[in-house]
Parts: sequence; structure tokens; C-alpha cells
Amino acid sequence: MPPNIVHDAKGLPRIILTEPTGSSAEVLLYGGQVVSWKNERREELLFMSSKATWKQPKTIRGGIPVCFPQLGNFGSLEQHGFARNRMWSLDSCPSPLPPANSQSSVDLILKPTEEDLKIWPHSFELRLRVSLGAGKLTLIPRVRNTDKKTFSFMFSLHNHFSLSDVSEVRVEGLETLDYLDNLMQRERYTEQADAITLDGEIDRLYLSTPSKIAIIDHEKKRTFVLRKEGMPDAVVWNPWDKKAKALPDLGDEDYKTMLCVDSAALETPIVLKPFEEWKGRQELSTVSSSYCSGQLDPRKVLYGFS
Ligand code: TA6
Repeated sequence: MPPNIVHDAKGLPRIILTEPTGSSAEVLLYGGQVVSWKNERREELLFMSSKATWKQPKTIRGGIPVCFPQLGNFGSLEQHGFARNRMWSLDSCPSPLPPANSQSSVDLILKPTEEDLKIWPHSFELRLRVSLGAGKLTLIPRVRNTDKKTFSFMFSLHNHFSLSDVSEVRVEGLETLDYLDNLMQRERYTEQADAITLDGEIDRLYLSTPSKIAIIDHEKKRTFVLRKEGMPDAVVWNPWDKKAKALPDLGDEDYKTMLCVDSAALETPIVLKPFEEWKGRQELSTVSSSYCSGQLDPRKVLYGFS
């Protein structure tokens, strides 16, 4: 049986995914956005702003917005592209993937409207499969060029992780990499720290990262493991206190319990010839990490999974 579309109090149609261990995920047709992922103990794993705007055409601050066809704010396109501000549809024909035919998976599709073609004149099909498994959430985005001409685009899954205290978190897997610092006019630096810890605003694009990144929440004794394919870069963002106050749809204190670590294809845009399709993949999972003042060997967290 395919998943049901529910119309809830917030007025946006959503699909609720469930699986036998009791975990769940909620996906909106609006933006193709995952807005909730709960583990088998019903604990929310994704951050959602306490002041999120749940009304079109606004973006919803939290969960996993899909950013396409650009990241950032250039030209006439809206910030991070329009895909996150459009109503998607259920995709009954996700070929060559077999149709999602269970309560734990859904296929969505976005095609451009006449208005979209005026601001980004390329015909495309953007597909997203969201699959929930025991302890993991997998997103498979695809973009097909249905135009007569080659086009290029950027893409990101703007993951908002829910954390107990961002100032106690370590992000591992990005050490020694080059990054562009958005707080320094995108100047290029090399990461010197053996892990990223935060004590202020951060907005960086790490380039050509490994396929696994770990986000270690010491207080919750929980580690998020992000694995990605087809999206070589990773954005790390937290607005911290001052910028949080300037964002109307973010609670003043919300920055303390969130961190964005995005899977992104940004530095080198993806180029598609007519009829070609690009496919990415992101898998989020959690493992318990019993960190206690330096006992944790980060390598075990990062590489203890295959
Ligand atoms: O992913 C990093 C970033 O581009 C930051 O520069 C910051 O603007 C953030 O995304 C949030 O963007 P949004 O449009 O969702 O407010």
C-alpha cells in the first residue's frame, strides 16, 4: 500500500512514513521537504524552528529543505533556488527505480511551471525518493534534463540536525579539508582543527569531502552519521546569537539546539546534456556514542560502519 497524504492543521499536505521498529518521518509535498524524523523512541532527530513559517511561498526553516537549482543568492533566482518553495507531486513513475509501494518510502517529483521557466529557462524533472529504515533515513535526489539544451545546476540537502547543545558538538570528517568561508567573502582556507567545534557563527563550504561525516552530540550520547554520494561538498552553518535574532523565522535561542550540515554539489556545478540524469544519495543514521571526556576514538565513530 502506498503512503497516505494527510492534511494537517498547518494546512500543508504531508506524507507520514512509518516502519516496523516504530520510527517515523514526515515529508511535505511543499518543497519535497522532510520536516520530521523520529527514532523508535519517538525522539525528534531533525531541528525545526520554533518560529517556522508554514505558509507558501515562504521557506520552512528546519528539517531537510531541497535546494535547487542554485545555492546562495545570485541573479534573479531566490536564495537557494525555488525547489523548496514549490508544491511537488507524488511520482507514480520513478523509473528506473521501482515505484515506492510501502508505508516507509515515497517518491516525489517537481517539474517547472511556466513562471519557473521565465526565471530559470531549463526544462527538468527533479525527483526525490525518501525511504525510512530501522535507524536510518535515505534520500535519493535525481535531476533529469528534459530540455533541448545542456544546463548546469547546484544542489544541496540542507540538513538541520537537532542537538542538545551546539557548543558541545564535534563534527568529524572535515579536518584538513579546504573550505570557502562565507563569513570572509568566500575566501579559501584549510581546516586546521582535528574536528569542528563551535563557539560562534559558522558558515563554511567544505570542498570535496569524504563520503562520511559524523556529528557527535556528547550530551545526548548520540552520533549522526551522514553518508553521501554525488554531492562532493558539505556546508556547515549555524547563525549563532546575533544572526539568529535577525532571522524572523528563527527563535532567539533556537541556534543552540541546531546545526546544518548539508550534502552539497556547489563548487563545481553539475552539467547535464539533454536526456541525461544526475543521481545523488544521502543516508542519515544515528549510533549511540558513549563519549566521556576524551574516551571516544573518533575513528571508531567515523569508520566503524561499512
Ligand atoms: O547553508 C548555508 C547558508 O547558505 C547560509 O549562508 C545561510 O544563509 C543559510 O544557508 C540559511 O539559508 P536560508 O535561506 O535557509 O535562510
